[in-house]
Amino acid sequence: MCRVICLFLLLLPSLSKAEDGSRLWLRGKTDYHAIVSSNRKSPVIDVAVQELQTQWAGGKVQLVVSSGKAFENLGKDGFMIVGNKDSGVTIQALTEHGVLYGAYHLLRLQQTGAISGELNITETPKYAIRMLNHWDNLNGSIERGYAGRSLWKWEQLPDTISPRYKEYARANASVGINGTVLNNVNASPNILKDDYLRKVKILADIFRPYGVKVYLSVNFSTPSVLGGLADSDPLSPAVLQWWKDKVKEIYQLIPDFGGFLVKANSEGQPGPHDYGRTHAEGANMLATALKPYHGIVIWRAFVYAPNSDDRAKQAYHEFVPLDGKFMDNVIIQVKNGPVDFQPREPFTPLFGAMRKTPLMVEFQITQEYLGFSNHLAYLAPLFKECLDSDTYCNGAGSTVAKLTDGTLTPNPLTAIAGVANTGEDTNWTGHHFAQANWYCFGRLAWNHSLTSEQIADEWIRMTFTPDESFVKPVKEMMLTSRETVVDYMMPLGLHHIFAEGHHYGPQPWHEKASREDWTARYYHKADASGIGFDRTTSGSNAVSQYFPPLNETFNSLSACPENLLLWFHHVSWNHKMKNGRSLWDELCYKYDAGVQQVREYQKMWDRMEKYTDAERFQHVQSRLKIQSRDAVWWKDACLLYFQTFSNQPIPYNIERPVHELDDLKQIRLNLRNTN
Ligand code: GCW
Repeated sequence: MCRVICLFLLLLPSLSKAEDGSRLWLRGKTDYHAIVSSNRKSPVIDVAVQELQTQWAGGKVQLVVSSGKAFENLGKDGFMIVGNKDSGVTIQALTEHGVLYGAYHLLRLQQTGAISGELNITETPKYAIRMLNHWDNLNGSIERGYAGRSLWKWEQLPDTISPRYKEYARANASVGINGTVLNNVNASPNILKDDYLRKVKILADIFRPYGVKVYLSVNFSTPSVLGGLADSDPLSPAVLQWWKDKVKEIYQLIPDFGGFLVKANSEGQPGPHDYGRTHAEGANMLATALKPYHGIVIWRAFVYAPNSDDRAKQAYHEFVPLDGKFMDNVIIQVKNGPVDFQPREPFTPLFGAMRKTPLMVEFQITQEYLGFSNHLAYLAPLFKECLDSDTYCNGAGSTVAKLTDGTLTPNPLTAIAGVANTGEDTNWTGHHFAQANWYCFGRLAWNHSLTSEQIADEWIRMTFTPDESFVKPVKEMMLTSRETVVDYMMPLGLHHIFAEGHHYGPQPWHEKASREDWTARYYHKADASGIGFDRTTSGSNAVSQYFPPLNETFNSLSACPENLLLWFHHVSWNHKMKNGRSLWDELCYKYDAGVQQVREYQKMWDRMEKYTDAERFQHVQSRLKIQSRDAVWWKDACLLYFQTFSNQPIPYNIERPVHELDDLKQIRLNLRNTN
């Protein structure tokens, strides 16, 4: 008997360490009894009080909402934290939301071991609206979702409430995310039916104490499809009236409703062009309906036409002429790159080119083009690469960040969006490390001047352990991981050579589709003379959409950054790279370096076993195995295929291909939960 009990006791520590990832980065101890007082009582303050009471391991905390002059520049969500961990801390803000963010900030400092001495912190967010976009369909599937089905159980709402709704709101609030678009931009008109709106209201009620506002994607044809109108022409008074009535109904249910997100005249979605109207006319019609309630329209600039000579130029063509024509409660949501969330793209040239219209960046947190939730790719470096890009629209230093956060353009509206990677998987995001992308999006939306390293550091300490033997190598892996994916998928500016439809594996040979810009060949243009998309002045001239001196830099074969070389140039196989290698050899070395790097991650991760729980250790270990195999698949597919054009050997000192090209061409994937 004693033997059994002793064995049980011995097992206890490891059992209690079992982790399924469901707590995300919110893994601080919750059995404290801190003394927390507040000068205000409200559902938002209640959340702050409860979080601190159970998790704060220091002296008393005072929460103060104060309208005093000194606090005005804290704005809507900013806060001040002063005091000392032991003798007492005060969190002050102009609003309840500011206090809530202050509470989470304080707890983060504690959890990451970053509290020492006197606290004197002032924080204000860079963007007013920091939102997730869910591409969740009403049938529970998620477009480009890789973590199971939708979190929103539409068929159970409004009566049955999943506990995860609250946990979701809490996780967002803890990183400062304050908005969520619940449904796919490829929107079903049904989301605006009365019964769905009642379901949406329940979610809004649950999210409200956490400061998370609800927005909806709307289908531009809803008045005709749902409302029975003859058409959905934005200039028709009946259509405007329909939207006004609908908006009124929404605000009666959800008084703080955020507004509409619209994908119009893009990839087959309806829009104002169907009636010969412009994007501005379409957006302004919706903005008119939302205006009395302070709602906004987020109008996407993700457009491309089948007949365009270069998809990368289309958004600029359609939107720049409309600059200044949008109402002041409209903001244009622009993908970070001009094609589509590729592992690497230059920034979209609309940034800097539309100075009279608020613009916001849309990032993709879900890894549609970065190996789904099978590959480890920490995306803060990708997000920052875009935000820190200098557009030169106003001379040096006119970065995308400064153009969108109100620094360089006094925008009444500032916002940033990330396409969510959440689903009903226990760990929320499929891969445990994909949680870091949700986390880093929130942290950068709050403060884009944080470094990728700072954010990774925080996340690792909170999510795994503060043990330096773990933090250091794991952080190194995270920081290099995005570049590693670029190397084994699409180095040197290659892009969109993904398998058709699911976008998981390679299919550079793909050349037949209903439109040319849906083939891989359209993007790489490999032939006997070389490879790459000529976007110079002698090609599609996409370079002209950038300001000087960038247009000249990109236009010049020798000055163009090599990591974007094949984005802007069609380059001969024998072109001499800066390191002296030929382009062909360099391409081979890059693919191989990507493969080798993933193997290094495997070696490193295996050494981490003793610092982490078995459950997450094994999960990550097995995903790294998949990533390692996939990296070889990518390398072999791309090199063997491009070799049919280069007609040159793969440098003899790198690993040989282990596949036959013809076999790789036969691969047809049947992937879980993809569209
Ligand atoms: O990246 C592409 C995706 C589509 C998506 C579209 C968009 C929601 O492949 O699945 O549709 O972009 O952003 O609208």
